[in-house]
Formats: sequence, C-alpha cells, structure tokens
Amino acid sequence: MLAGLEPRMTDDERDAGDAGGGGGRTGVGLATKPETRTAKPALYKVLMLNDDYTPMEFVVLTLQRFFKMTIEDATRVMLHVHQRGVGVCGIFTYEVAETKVNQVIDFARQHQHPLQCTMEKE
Ligand code: TYC
Repeated sequence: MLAGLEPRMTDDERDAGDAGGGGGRTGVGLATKPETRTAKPALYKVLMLNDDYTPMEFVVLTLQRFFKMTIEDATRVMLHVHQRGVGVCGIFTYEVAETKVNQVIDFARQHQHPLQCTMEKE
C-alpha cells in the first residue's frame, strides 16, 4: 500500500485500543475512558460498649480474636472501655465493620455474656 494511504483509525477506535492494521475491531479495550480519580471507600469505627457483667478476660480475648490485637493492646482497649463506657476496636470499610460487629455479638451470646458492639461512620 502506498505510504500515507493506509486506512485511518478514528479517535474512538484509538480510544478503544483497536490497533488497526487490517484486522478490524478486536473487541478488546475499554468502551469508556476510566476516571483518573477513584473515590475512597467510606470508613466505619467499630465500638465496644461497657457493661457490668462481661468478664474483663472475655473482652480481652474477644479483642485479640476478632481485631488481631496483642494482649497488651487488648487489655488497654478493654480498660479504656471499662473506665469510659465506649472504645474504638478498629476502623474498617462498611462490610468488614459489619462482619466484626456480628462476630463479637455472636461470640458473646454463645458464652452468655451481654457484651455489645456497634459501628458508626468515621
Ligand atoms: N465492666 C466489665 C467488668 O467490670 C468489663 C468490661 C470491659 C465489659 C469492657 C465490657 O466492653 C467491655 N467486668
């Protein structure tokens, strides 16, 4: 073919990633241009609530099991909740926070403790 007389790609074909070259459209590539910025997911605090009946050791065990805390961090958070009424166990995306709240409540219920846990938007 003579130089300069090749079939030209339209702008859309270029955007869609079609390399041209006589093979026609390949069906690969993006139909729309992606946004450069991606929104960050909303975050939620998981809160542990104090009560008069759940044993301190059980709260520490719960924090270690579901929030991967060391015994030192779990004890510090448990004492904070015991003294102040509420404390933050961690900050997560919505579904992770919801799962952790349910795991804590189920674990407490299985052991007949009234321990409560909730979540709130950061
Ligand atoms: N207040 C409880 C007690 O004296 C201990 C406790 C701490 C319970 C933290 C719940 O989230 C809690 N046995």
